[in-house]
Amino acid sequence: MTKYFQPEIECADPAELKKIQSEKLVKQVWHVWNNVPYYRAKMEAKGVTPEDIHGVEDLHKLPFLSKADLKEAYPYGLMGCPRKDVVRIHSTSGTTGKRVIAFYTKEDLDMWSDCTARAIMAAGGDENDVVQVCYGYGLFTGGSGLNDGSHKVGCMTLPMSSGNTERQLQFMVDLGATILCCTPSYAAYLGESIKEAGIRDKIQLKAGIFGAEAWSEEMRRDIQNSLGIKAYDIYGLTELTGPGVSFECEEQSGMHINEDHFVAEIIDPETEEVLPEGSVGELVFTSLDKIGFPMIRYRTRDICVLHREKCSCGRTFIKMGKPMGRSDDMLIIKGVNVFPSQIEAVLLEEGFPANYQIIVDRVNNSDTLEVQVEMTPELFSDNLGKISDVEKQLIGSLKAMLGIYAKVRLVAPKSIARSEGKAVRVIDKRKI
Ligand code: DLL
Repeated sequence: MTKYFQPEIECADPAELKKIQSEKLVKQVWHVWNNVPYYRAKMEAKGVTPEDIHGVEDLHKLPFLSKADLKEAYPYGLMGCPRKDVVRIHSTSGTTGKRVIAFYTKEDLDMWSDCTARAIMAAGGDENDVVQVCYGYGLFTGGSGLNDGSHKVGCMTLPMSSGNTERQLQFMVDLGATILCCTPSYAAYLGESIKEAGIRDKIQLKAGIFGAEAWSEEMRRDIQNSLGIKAYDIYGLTELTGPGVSFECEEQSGMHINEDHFVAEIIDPETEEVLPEGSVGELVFTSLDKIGFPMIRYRTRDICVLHREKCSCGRTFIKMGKPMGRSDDMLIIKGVNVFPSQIEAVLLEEGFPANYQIIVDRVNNSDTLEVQVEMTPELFSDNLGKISDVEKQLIGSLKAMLGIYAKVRLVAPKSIARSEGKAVRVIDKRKI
Protein backbone atom coordinates (compact mmCIF):
# COMPACT_ATOMS: atom_id res chain seq x y z
CA MET A 1 0.00 0.00 0.00
CA THR A 2 1.29 3.45 -0.87
CA LYS A 3 2.48 5.39 2.15
CA TYR A 4 2.80 9.16 2.39
CA PHE A 5 4.38 11.42 4.97
CA GLN A 6 2.25 14.47 4.08
CA PRO A 7 -0.49 13.22 1.73
CA GLU A 8 -2.37 16.54 1.68
CA ILE A 9 0.55 18.21 -0.06
CA GLU A 10 2.15 15.23 -1.86
CA CYS A 11 -1.17 14.50 -3.61
CA ALA A 12 -2.45 18.09 -3.79
CA ASP A 13 -4.44 19.32 -6.73
CA PRO A 14 -1.93 20.77 -9.27
CA ALA A 15 -3.78 24.13 -9.34
CA GLU A 16 -3.58 24.34 -5.54
CA LEU A 17 0.12 23.46 -5.68
CA LYS A 18 0.76 26.22 -8.22
CA LYS A 19 -1.03 28.70 -5.96
CA ILE A 20 1.17 27.67 -3.00
CA GLN A 21 4.29 28.00 -5.17
CA SER A 22 3.30 31.45 -6.39
CA GLU A 23 2.56 32.77 -2.91
CA LYS A 24 5.84 31.39 -1.59
CA LEU A 25 7.82 32.74 -4.56
CA VAL A 26 6.56 36.29 -4.06
CA LYS A 27 7.50 36.10 -0.37
CA GLN A 28 10.89 34.55 -1.13
CA VAL A 29 11.82 37.23 -3.69
CA TRP A 30 11.06 39.94 -1.13
CA HIS A 31 13.09 38.02 1.46
CA VAL A 32 16.09 37.87 -0.83
CA TRP A 33 15.71 41.50 -1.98
CA ASN A 34 15.76 42.63 1.64
CA ASN A 35 18.42 40.27 2.98
CA VAL A 36 20.84 39.25 0.22
CA PRO A 37 22.52 42.34 -1.28
CA TYR A 38 24.47 40.14 -3.72
CA TYR A 39 21.29 38.87 -5.39
CA ARG A 40 19.53 42.22 -5.11
CA ALA A 41 22.37 43.74 -7.16
CA LYS A 42 21.85 41.03 -9.81
CA MET A 43 18.11 41.87 -9.91
CA GLU A 44 18.86 45.57 -10.19
CA ALA A 45 21.31 44.91 -13.02
CA LYS A 46 18.52 43.03 -14.86
CA GLY A 47 16.02 45.82 -14.12
CA VAL A 48 13.67 43.64 -12.10
CA THR A 49 12.21 44.36 -8.66
CA PRO A 50 10.00 42.24 -6.37
CA GLU A 51 6.97 44.23 -7.63
CA ASP A 52 7.44 42.50 -11.00
CA ILE A 53 6.98 39.05 -9.50
CA HIS A 54 3.37 37.98 -8.99
CA GLY A 55 3.72 34.22 -9.29
CA VAL A 56 5.69 31.32 -10.83
CA GLU A 57 4.79 32.56 -14.32
CA ASP A 58 7.16 35.49 -13.62
CA LEU A 59 10.09 33.31 -12.58
CA HIS A 60 11.75 33.76 -16.00
CA LYS A 61 12.21 37.48 -15.27
CA LEU A 62 14.67 36.76 -12.47
CA PRO A 63 18.44 36.43 -12.93
CA PHE A 64 20.20 33.06 -12.65
CA LEU A 65 22.62 32.09 -9.93
CA SER A 66 25.58 29.95 -10.91
CA LYS A 67 28.45 28.17 -9.21
CA ALA A 68 30.59 31.18 -10.17
CA ASP A 69 28.27 33.44 -8.13
CA LEU A 70 28.59 31.11 -5.17
CA LYS A 71 32.37 31.30 -5.45
CA GLU A 72 32.32 35.06 -5.71
CA ALA A 73 30.00 35.47 -2.74
CA TYR A 74 31.92 32.93 -0.60
CA PRO A 75 31.52 32.45 2.31
CA TYR A 76 28.73 34.70 3.64
CA GLY A 77 27.59 36.69 0.58
CA LEU A 78 24.47 34.62 -0.10
CA MET A 79 23.43 34.02 3.51
CA GLY A 80 19.79 35.04 3.84
CA CYS A 81 19.48 35.80 7.53
CA PRO A 82 21.47 37.10 10.51
CA ARG A 83 24.21 34.68 11.57
CA LYS A 84 22.55 34.17 14.95
CA ASP A 85 19.61 32.43 13.18
CA VAL A 86 21.86 29.88 11.47
CA VAL A 87 22.10 26.58 13.34
CA ARG A 88 23.97 24.34 10.86
CA ILE A 89 26.18 24.40 7.80
CA HIS A 90 26.96 21.79 5.18
CA SER A 91 29.50 21.89 2.43
CA THR A 92 30.24 20.24 -0.90
CA SER A 93 32.88 17.60 -1.34
CA GLY A 94 34.58 19.56 -4.15
CA THR A 95 38.30 19.00 -4.25
CA THR A 96 39.16 22.01 -6.37
CA GLY A 97 38.53 25.68 -5.74
CA LYS A 98 36.30 27.05 -3.04
CA ARG A 99 33.71 24.75 -1.58
CA VAL A 100 30.06 25.66 -1.46
CA ILE A 101 28.95 26.39 2.10
CA ALA A 102 25.19 26.28 2.72
CA PHE A 103 23.51 27.71 5.82
CA TYR A 104 20.44 26.33 7.57
CA THR A 105 18.06 27.84 10.08
CA LYS A 106 15.94 25.63 12.36
CA GLU A 107 13.02 26.06 9.93
CA ASP A 108 15.24 25.03 7.00
CA LEU A 109 16.25 21.82 8.78
CA ASP A 110 12.61 21.09 9.56
CA MET A 111 11.63 21.56 5.90
CA TRP A 112 14.56 19.41 4.72
CA SER A 113 13.71 16.52 7.03
CA ASP A 114 10.09 16.64 5.79
CA CYS A 115 11.52 16.09 2.31
CA THR A 116 13.63 13.08 3.29
CA ALA A 117 10.79 11.67 5.42
CA ARG A 118 8.61 11.76 2.28
CA ALA A 119 11.34 9.85 0.42
CA ILE A 120 11.59 7.17 3.12
CA MET A 121 7.82 6.64 3.21
CA ALA A 122 7.68 6.58 -0.61
CA ALA A 123 10.17 3.68 -0.38
CA GLY A 124 7.70 1.87 1.89
CA GLY A 125 9.20 2.97 5.22
CA ASP A 126 7.31 3.51 8.47
CA GLU A 127 7.98 3.42 12.20
CA ASN A 128 8.54 -0.37 12.09
CA ASP A 129 11.62 0.03 9.95
CA VAL A 130 15.30 -0.05 10.81
CA VAL A 131 17.10 2.45 8.59
CA GLN A 132 20.83 2.02 8.08
CA VAL A 133 22.36 5.30 6.93
CA CYS A 134 25.79 4.76 5.39
CA TYR A 135 26.05 8.09 3.63
CA GLY A 136 28.83 10.15 5.17
CA TYR A 137 27.91 12.29 8.17
CA GLY A 138 29.59 15.65 8.68
CA LEU A 139 29.95 18.32 6.05
CA PHE A 140 28.36 16.07 3.40
CA THR A 141 24.56 16.34 3.41
CA GLY A 142 23.78 12.66 2.79
CA GLY A 143 24.13 11.31 6.34
CA SER A 144 22.29 13.92 8.36
CA GLY A 145 19.69 14.49 5.63
CA LEU A 146 18.42 10.92 5.68
CA ASN A 147 19.07 10.58 9.40
CA ASP A 148 16.68 13.42 10.25
CA GLY A 149 14.00 12.22 7.82
CA SER A 150 14.24 8.75 9.34
CA HIS A 151 13.72 10.25 12.83
CA LYS A 152 10.66 12.12 11.57
CA VAL A 153 9.10 8.93 10.21
CA GLY A 154 9.91 7.29 13.55
CA CYS A 155 12.23 4.59 12.21
CA MET A 156 15.01 3.13 14.31
CA THR A 157 17.97 4.88 12.73
CA LEU A 158 21.49 3.45 12.53
CA PRO A 159 23.82 6.46 12.01
CA MET A 160 26.63 4.34 10.55
CA SER A 161 28.22 6.95 8.26
CA SER A 162 30.37 5.64 5.40
CA GLY A 163 33.07 3.00 5.40
CA ASN A 164 34.03 0.07 7.63
CA THR A 165 32.15 -2.48 5.56
CA GLU A 166 32.63 -5.30 8.06
CA ARG A 167 30.91 -3.26 10.77
CA GLN A 168 28.14 -2.22 8.34
CA LEU A 169 27.37 -5.88 7.64
CA GLN A 170 27.49 -6.82 11.31
CA PHE A 171 24.93 -4.13 12.25
CA MET A 172 22.83 -4.91 9.19
CA VAL A 173 22.54 -8.55 10.25
CA ASP A 174 22.42 -8.17 14.05
CA LEU A 175 19.87 -5.33 14.11
CA GLY A 176 17.85 -6.49 11.11
CA ALA A 177 18.18 -3.36 8.99
CA THR A 178 15.28 -3.10 6.53
CA ILE A 179 16.13 0.09 4.59
CA LEU A 180 19.62 0.91 3.36
CA CYS A 181 20.69 4.47 2.49
CA CYS A 182 24.02 4.97 0.68
CA THR A 183 25.50 5.76 -2.72
CA PRO A 184 24.61 3.24 -5.43
CA SER A 185 28.30 2.39 -5.89
CA TYR A 186 28.58 1.52 -2.19
CA ALA A 187 25.34 -0.48 -2.38
CA ALA A 188 26.89 -2.50 -5.22
CA TYR A 189 29.99 -3.08 -3.12
CA LEU A 190 27.90 -4.13 -0.11
CA GLY A 191 26.12 -6.58 -2.43
CA GLU A 192 29.48 -8.09 -3.45
CA SER A 193 30.64 -8.28 0.17
CA ILE A 194 27.40 -9.97 1.30
CA LYS A 195 27.80 -12.57 -1.42
CA GLU A 196 31.42 -13.18 -0.47
CA ALA A 197 30.58 -13.50 3.22
CA GLY A 198 27.74 -15.92 2.35
CA ILE A 199 25.26 -14.02 4.53
CA ARG A 200 22.55 -13.19 2.00
CA ASP A 201 19.99 -15.30 3.94
CA LYS A 202 20.71 -13.30 7.11
CA ILE A 203 19.88 -9.94 5.49
CA GLN A 204 16.40 -8.48 6.08
CA LEU A 205 16.68 -5.46 3.78
CA LYS A 206 13.59 -4.68 1.69
CA ALA A 207 14.45 -1.30 0.20
CA GLY A 208 17.37 0.98 -0.57
CA ILE A 209 17.45 4.76 -1.08
CA PHE A 210 20.41 5.49 -3.30
CA GLY A 211 21.65 8.74 -4.78
CA ALA A 212 24.34 11.43 -4.76
CA GLU A 213 25.80 10.13 -8.04
CA ALA A 214 24.59 9.02 -11.44
CA TRP A 215 23.53 5.39 -11.77
CA SER A 216 21.89 3.55 -14.59
CA GLU A 217 18.81 1.32 -14.79
CA GLU A 218 21.16 -1.60 -15.37
CA MET A 219 22.94 -0.81 -12.12
CA ARG A 220 19.56 -0.64 -10.37
CA ARG A 221 18.75 -4.12 -11.65
CA ASP A 222 22.09 -5.50 -10.41
CA ILE A 223 21.75 -3.95 -6.94
CA GLN A 224 18.14 -5.13 -6.61
CA ASN A 225 19.24 -8.68 -7.46
CA SER A 226 22.33 -8.77 -5.27
CA LEU A 227 20.61 -7.30 -2.19
CA GLY A 228 17.12 -8.72 -2.81
CA ILE A 229 15.52 -5.28 -2.44
CA LYS A 230 13.65 -2.57 -4.33
CA ALA A 231 16.10 0.26 -5.08
CA TYR A 232 14.82 3.85 -5.07
CA ASP A 233 16.61 6.86 -6.47
CA ILE A 234 16.98 10.09 -4.48
CA TYR A 235 18.39 13.38 -5.74
CA GLY A 236 19.58 16.59 -4.19
CA LEU A 237 22.43 19.01 -3.89
CA THR A 238 24.05 20.93 -1.07
CA GLU A 239 23.02 24.30 -2.49
CA LEU A 240 19.33 23.31 -2.09
CA THR A 241 19.50 21.42 1.27
CA GLY A 242 20.91 18.02 0.21
CA PRO A 243 19.14 14.69 -0.49
CA GLY A 244 15.36 14.86 -0.90
CA VAL A 245 14.93 17.64 -3.42
CA SER A 246 13.30 14.80 -5.34
CA PHE A 247 12.65 11.12 -4.64
CA GLU A 248 11.29 8.03 -6.31
CA CYS A 249 8.04 6.26 -5.52
CA GLU A 250 7.12 2.61 -6.08
CA GLU A 251 6.69 3.25 -9.83
CA GLN A 252 10.49 3.73 -10.12
CA SER A 253 10.06 5.91 -13.17
CA GLY A 254 11.55 9.26 -12.25
CA MET A 255 11.84 11.28 -9.08
CA HIS A 256 8.98 13.44 -7.73
CA ILE A 257 10.26 16.95 -7.02
CA ASN A 258 9.08 18.37 -3.70
CA GLU A 259 7.30 21.16 -5.51
CA ASP A 260 5.97 22.92 -2.44
CA HIS A 261 9.61 23.74 -1.62
CA PHE A 262 11.40 23.78 -5.00
CA VAL A 263 10.40 24.96 -8.47
CA ALA A 264 12.25 23.31 -11.35
CA GLU A 265 12.94 24.66 -14.82
CA ILE A 266 14.84 23.18 -17.76
CA ILE A 267 16.99 25.56 -19.78
CA ASP A 268 19.26 25.40 -22.77
CA PRO A 269 22.70 25.66 -21.10
CA GLU A 270 24.09 27.72 -23.97
CA THR A 271 21.30 30.24 -24.62
CA GLU A 272 19.72 30.12 -21.11
CA GLU A 273 16.32 29.92 -22.81
CA VAL A 274 13.61 28.10 -20.82
CA LEU A 275 12.65 24.88 -22.64
CA PRO A 276 9.23 23.22 -22.70
CA GLU A 277 8.46 20.23 -20.49
CA GLY A 278 9.89 17.04 -21.95
CA SER A 279 13.03 18.73 -23.35
CA VAL A 280 16.52 17.68 -22.37
CA GLY A 281 18.45 20.52 -20.79
CA GLU A 282 20.04 21.92 -17.66
CA LEU A 283 18.02 21.71 -14.47
CA VAL A 284 17.49 25.00 -12.65
CA PHE A 285 15.99 25.21 -9.18
CA THR A 286 14.44 27.92 -7.06
CA SER A 287 14.05 27.23 -3.35
CA LEU A 288 10.70 28.65 -2.29
CA ASP A 289 11.04 28.82 1.46
CA LYS A 290 14.66 28.31 2.46
CA ILE A 291 15.74 31.16 4.71
CA GLY A 292 19.42 30.61 5.54
CA PHE A 293 20.65 30.04 1.98
CA PRO A 294 17.91 30.96 -0.48
CA MET A 295 18.65 29.99 -4.07
CA ILE A 296 16.80 31.65 -6.92
CA ARG A 297 17.14 30.09 -10.38
CA TYR A 298 20.24 28.14 -9.40
CA ARG A 299 21.88 26.44 -12.37
CA THR A 300 22.65 22.90 -11.22
CA ARG A 301 24.62 21.84 -14.32
CA ASP A 302 22.69 18.55 -14.19
CA ILE A 303 21.30 17.52 -17.57
CA CYS A 304 17.83 16.18 -17.19
CA VAL A 305 14.19 15.95 -18.40
CA LEU A 306 11.01 16.93 -16.52
CA HIS A 307 7.71 15.21 -17.11
CA ARG A 308 4.35 15.77 -15.47
CA GLU A 309 2.03 12.84 -15.91
CA LYS A 310 -0.38 11.02 -13.66
CA CYS A 311 1.57 8.71 -11.37
CA SER A 312 0.04 5.50 -10.04
CA CYS A 313 1.33 6.40 -6.54
CA GLY A 314 -1.12 9.30 -6.39
CA ARG A 315 1.51 12.01 -5.98
CA THR A 316 0.99 15.04 -8.19
CA PHE A 317 4.54 16.44 -7.96
CA ILE A 318 6.31 16.71 -11.31
CA LYS A 319 8.97 14.06 -11.97
CA MET A 320 12.56 14.46 -13.14
CA GLY A 321 14.30 11.68 -15.03
CA LYS A 322 17.63 10.34 -13.87
CA PRO A 323 20.23 13.04 -14.43
CA MET A 324 22.04 12.00 -17.61
CA GLY A 325 25.26 13.55 -16.45
CA ARG A 326 26.47 17.03 -15.64
CA SER A 327 27.09 19.58 -18.32
CA ASP A 328 30.43 20.22 -16.65
CA ASP A 329 31.21 16.47 -16.26
CA MET A 330 30.48 15.90 -19.88
CA LEU A 331 33.61 14.73 -21.62
CA ILE A 332 34.33 16.13 -25.03
CA ILE A 333 36.42 13.56 -26.82
CA LYS A 334 37.48 14.35 -30.37
CA GLY A 335 34.60 16.83 -30.38
CA VAL A 336 32.02 14.23 -29.36
CA ASN A 337 30.03 14.68 -26.14
CA VAL A 338 30.41 11.62 -23.95
CA PHE A 339 28.68 11.05 -20.62
CA PRO A 340 30.20 8.48 -18.24
CA SER A 341 26.67 7.15 -17.65
CA GLN A 342 26.51 6.01 -21.28
CA ILE A 343 29.65 3.93 -20.80
CA GLU A 344 28.29 2.46 -17.57
CA ALA A 345 25.05 1.46 -19.28
CA VAL A 346 26.99 -0.49 -21.96
CA LEU A 347 29.18 -2.27 -19.41
CA LEU A 348 26.24 -3.36 -17.27
CA GLU A 349 24.25 -4.39 -20.33
CA GLU A 350 27.19 -6.65 -21.31
CA GLY A 351 27.14 -8.29 -17.89
CA PHE A 352 30.00 -6.50 -16.14
CA PRO A 353 29.66 -5.20 -12.59
CA ALA A 354 29.94 -1.41 -12.23
CA ASN A 355 33.64 -1.43 -11.39
CA TYR A 356 35.31 0.59 -14.07
CA GLN A 357 37.43 3.62 -14.68
CA ILE A 358 37.48 5.96 -17.67
CA ILE A 359 40.84 7.40 -18.62
CA VAL A 360 40.99 10.28 -21.05
CA ASP A 361 44.28 11.58 -22.39
CA ARG A 362 45.72 13.52 -25.29
CA VAL A 363 48.42 11.82 -27.38
CA ASN A 364 49.98 13.62 -30.36
CA ASN A 365 47.26 16.29 -30.12
CA SER A 366 44.53 13.72 -30.38
CA ASP A 367 42.14 12.72 -27.59
CA THR A 368 42.18 9.12 -26.41
CA LEU A 369 39.56 7.26 -24.40
CA GLU A 370 40.31 4.12 -22.46
CA VAL A 371 37.82 2.16 -20.39
CA GLN A 372 39.28 -0.14 -17.77
CA VAL A 373 36.79 -2.77 -16.70
CA GLU A 374 37.09 -5.43 -14.04
CA MET A 375 36.66 -8.95 -15.30
CA THR A 376 34.28 -11.28 -13.56
CA PRO A 377 36.19 -14.07 -11.70
CA GLU A 378 34.85 -16.59 -14.27
CA LEU A 379 36.25 -14.64 -17.21
CA PHE A 380 39.53 -14.04 -15.36
CA SER A 381 40.16 -17.77 -15.11
CA ASP A 382 39.39 -18.27 -18.81
CA ASN A 383 41.94 -18.37 -21.62
CA LEU A 384 43.46 -15.24 -23.15
CA GLY A 385 41.64 -15.71 -26.44
CA LYS A 386 38.26 -15.40 -24.73
CA ILE A 387 39.39 -12.23 -22.95
CA SER A 388 40.44 -10.68 -26.21
CA ASP A 389 37.07 -11.64 -27.81
CA VAL A 390 35.21 -9.97 -24.95
CA GLU A 391 37.35 -6.83 -25.31
CA LYS A 392 36.50 -6.68 -29.02
CA GLN A 393 32.82 -7.08 -28.30
CA LEU A 394 32.88 -4.27 -25.72
CA ILE A 395 34.73 -1.99 -28.15
CA GLY A 396 31.93 -2.61 -30.68
CA SER A 397 29.14 -1.93 -28.20
CA LEU A 398 30.83 1.25 -26.93
CA LYS A 399 31.32 2.46 -30.50
CA ALA A 400 27.62 1.87 -31.19
CA MET A 401 26.64 3.89 -28.09
CA LEU A 402 29.19 6.72 -28.25
CA GLY A 403 29.99 6.96 -31.93
CA ILE A 404 33.73 6.95 -31.23
CA TYR A 405 36.44 4.37 -30.55
CA ALA A 406 37.23 3.55 -26.95
CA LYS A 407 40.11 1.28 -26.06
CA VAL A 408 38.96 -1.38 -23.62
CA ARG A 409 41.28 -2.98 -21.09
CA LEU A 410 39.96 -5.83 -18.98
CA VAL A 411 41.70 -5.84 -15.61
CA ALA A 412 41.81 -8.36 -12.77
CA PRO A 413 38.84 -8.66 -10.39
CA LYS A 414 39.09 -6.25 -7.41
CA SER A 415 41.95 -4.25 -8.96
CA ILE A 416 39.90 -1.01 -9.20
CA ALA A 417 39.54 0.78 -5.85
CA ARG A 418 36.03 0.58 -4.32
CA SER A 419 34.33 3.73 -3.11
CA GLU A 420 32.51 4.26 0.15
CA GLY A 421 31.01 7.56 -0.98
CA LYS A 422 30.77 9.01 -4.47
CA ALA A 423 32.77 6.89 -6.91
CA VAL A 424 35.56 8.54 -8.94
CA ARG A 425 34.98 7.10 -12.40
CA VAL A 426 36.86 9.50 -14.67
CA ILE A 427 40.53 10.40 -14.79
CA ASP A 428 41.00 13.15 -17.34
CA LYS A 429 44.75 13.43 -17.80
CA ARG A 430 44.25 16.35 -20.19
CA LYS A 431 43.41 18.48 -17.15
CA ILE A 432 46.34 17.36 -14.99
O1 DLL B 1 25.05 14.52 -3.41
C1 DLL B 1 23.25 15.25 -2.00
C2 DLL B 1 22.74 13.85 -1.90
C3 DLL B 1 23.15 13.05 -0.87
C4 DLL B 1 21.82 13.38 -2.84
C5 DLL B 1 22.65 11.75 -0.75
C6 DLL B 1 21.31 12.10 -2.73
C7 DLL B 1 21.73 11.29 -1.69
P1 DLL B 1 26.27 17.26 -3.50
O2 DLL B 1 27.43 16.58 -2.90
O3 DLL B 1 26.18 18.74 -3.39
O4 DLL B 1 24.94 16.74 -2.86
O5 DLL B 1 26.20 16.84 -5.02
C8 DLL B 1 25.14 17.23 -5.84
O6 DLL B 1 25.32 15.18 -7.12
O7 DLL B 1 24.14 18.16 -8.69
C9 DLL B 1 24.18 15.75 -9.10
O8 DLL B 1 25.15 16.03 -10.09
C10 DLL B 1 24.66 14.59 -8.24
N1 DLL B 1 23.53 13.78 -7.77
C11 DLL B 1 22.90 13.85 -6.59
N2 DLL B 1 21.91 12.92 -6.54
C12 DLL B 1 21.92 12.27 -7.74
C13 DLL B 1 21.17 11.20 -8.31
C14 DLL B 1 24.50 15.43 -2.82
N3 DLL B 1 20.19 10.58 -7.67
C15 DLL B 1 25.29 16.61 -7.22
N4 DLL B 1 21.48 10.82 -9.58
C16 DLL B 1 24.08 16.88 -8.10
C17 DLL B 1 22.47 11.42 -10.28
C18 DLL B 1 22.96 12.83 -8.52
N5 DLL B 1 23.23 12.41 -9.78
